[in-house]
Amino acid sequence: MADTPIDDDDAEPADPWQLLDDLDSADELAEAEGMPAGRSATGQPAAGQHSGFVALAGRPNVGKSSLTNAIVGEKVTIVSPRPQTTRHEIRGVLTRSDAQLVLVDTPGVHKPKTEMGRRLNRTAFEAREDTDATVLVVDASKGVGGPGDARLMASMPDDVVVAINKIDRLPPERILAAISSADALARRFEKGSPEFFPVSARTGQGVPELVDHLVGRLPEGPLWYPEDQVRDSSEAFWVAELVREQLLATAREELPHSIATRCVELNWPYIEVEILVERISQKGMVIGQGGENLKRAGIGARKLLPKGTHLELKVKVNRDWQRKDAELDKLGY
Ligand SMILES: Nc1nc2c(ncn2[C@@H]2O[C@H](COP(=O)(O)OP(=O)(O)OP(=O)(O)O)[C@@H](O)[C@H]2O)c(=O)[nH]1
Ligand SMILES: [Mg+2]
Repeated sequence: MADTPIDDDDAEPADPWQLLDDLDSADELAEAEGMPAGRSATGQPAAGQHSGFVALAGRPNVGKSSLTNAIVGEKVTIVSPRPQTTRHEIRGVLTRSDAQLVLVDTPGVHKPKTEMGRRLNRTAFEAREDTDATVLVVDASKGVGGPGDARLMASMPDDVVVAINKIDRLPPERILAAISSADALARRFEKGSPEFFPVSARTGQGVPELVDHLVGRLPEGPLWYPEDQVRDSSEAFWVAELVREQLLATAREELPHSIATRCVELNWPYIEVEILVERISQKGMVIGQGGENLKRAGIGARKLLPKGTHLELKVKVNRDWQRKDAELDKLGY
């Protein structure tokens, strides 16, 4: 199924929301055919066509999602200055005439303090299984090679691709130093054939070179997604993510971790998203004085949705949901 052009202002407002959960049906089909879930092809490979899956892994906040969006050329995964923005395995699809590259964006690997944190780490590692290549994304502006990067490098394949991101924040000599640090890190863990790409997800610098390299790594294969599809998440999931992105942009301290969103009704143009927080005091922070914060989040999210969308946001307290298995299961973490 083709993806819905949800951020296209000229999108036909008739019913842009097709409520099929693509991934589920594709996975069921794949499993029935004895293929790994998430790997159902949409057709036979054309001669010389390459395709495959590439995971982006790294510490929180290094720019994995920003880089995924920069590679795909569209917003397919949310981004924020708060760590642990990405909480699921998110796929973005770049289709060119010669290849289809499926990027697998993953949660940032960190030292977990809650059950949610442990689950995010698990998701991050599992998402890398069965991919054709892994990109370790590091933040050049923070210094490459600290304990977090080292832990990740230890788990990387021999032919890891290291994307040294945020080079727009550095003078040239510090970029060279960051590449050297990444090289030293790869040697420390005895990677036989690492590759290094200095990039800026923000300006796009170095991104085409990285994409060409990744495409070059793909085996011959079929299209895994229709040519015009750029992300694989359901519309309900995507709307909830867009709302969470808006809230994260202004949330401070503990609040970002305590916020979860879920779409409870999607009957276009009416969409209702529930915002979960862990404590009553947080409810007030999300709503803001006179409802100001919630209103701002609603306006921001609506800008990314089809014209005419009626978006209703409701805030609910669900005490300590981050630590409760049943709640985490319900949220799909
Ligand atoms: N200056 C600069 N900032 C960047 C770049 N890439 C990402 N950022 C910023 O870094 C912050 C984190 O970006 P994300 O893409 O959400 O990082 P992430 O690695 O996906 O983070 P998690 O999902 O929390 O693991 C955001 O404020 C981005 O705008 C870059 O190339 N240059
Ligand atoms: Mg992310």
